[in-house]
Amino acid sequence: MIAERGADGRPVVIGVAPTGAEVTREQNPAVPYTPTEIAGEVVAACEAGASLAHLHVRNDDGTPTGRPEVFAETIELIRASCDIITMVSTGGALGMSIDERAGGLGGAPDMAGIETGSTNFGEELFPTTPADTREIARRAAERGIALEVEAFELGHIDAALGFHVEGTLPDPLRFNLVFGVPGALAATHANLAAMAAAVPADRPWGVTAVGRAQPRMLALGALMGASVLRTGFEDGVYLDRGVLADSNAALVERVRETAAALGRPTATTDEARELLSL
Ligand code: KMH
Ligand code: ZN
Repeated sequence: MIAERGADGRPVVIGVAPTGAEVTREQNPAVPYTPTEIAGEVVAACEAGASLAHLHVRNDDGTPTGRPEVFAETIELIRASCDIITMVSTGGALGMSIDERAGGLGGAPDMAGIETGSTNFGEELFPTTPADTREIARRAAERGIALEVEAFELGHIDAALGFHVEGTLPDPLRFNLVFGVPGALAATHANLAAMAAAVPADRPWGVTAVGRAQPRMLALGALMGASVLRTGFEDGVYLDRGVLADSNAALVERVRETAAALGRPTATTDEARELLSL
């Protein structure tokens, strides 16, 4: 099956998720918090080959926030130095309201992620009801912001297809397949195969994998025809077992090398826009 879905020579977008909402400086002192720090990490990651940035933002003390002005400041700083595609999270942080989760839409990003179902997230519930999905999609459409479905479970892909049929999610659909969140879909080859097979044949899909399984899952994704491979501190703070990454750029560089070795050159930002129909 891997050979059938092979993608030799096709550029792959490297995504960077520089900070997330949950990881802290206690885990890795290089985790960026302020708009200036986040933008600096994104610009360096872009220079290392990333062409898509998945953004959460923080208060200066590191706690997550959904304030639109913090997203706007971060995105303006990024755009002043590089043309990476900016994508805000609307998953936000555990416990946020839908208003807080949708705050990034006010930062005028190119894209936003959108959840199409609920999942457990460690010991916590990460809830997204159908009404939540419709509300976030409505707000994104009002602002002309392109969407990417964040699928943490197989059913989230099926739900997205249903939202597409009813008109909630517009064309073109794009998917990020997420593995390894404790309590959700495990980071296994079989799960990746099932998730990739559930995505409509002509639609781009990416791989995100949390923690130690990330290099293996991204390599499988590269071989199976993923359009996007995501890395960054949101998904893991280590470069190797026991070795903290000193920057998001270092993580991007490693993905770039792995993808190249597997026959997937790194997409430029222009190629990324084309691959994602932006
Ligand atoms: N912080 C997690 C609860 C997303 O960005 O779409 C949700 C999350 C997913 O990070
Ligand atoms: Zn996120």
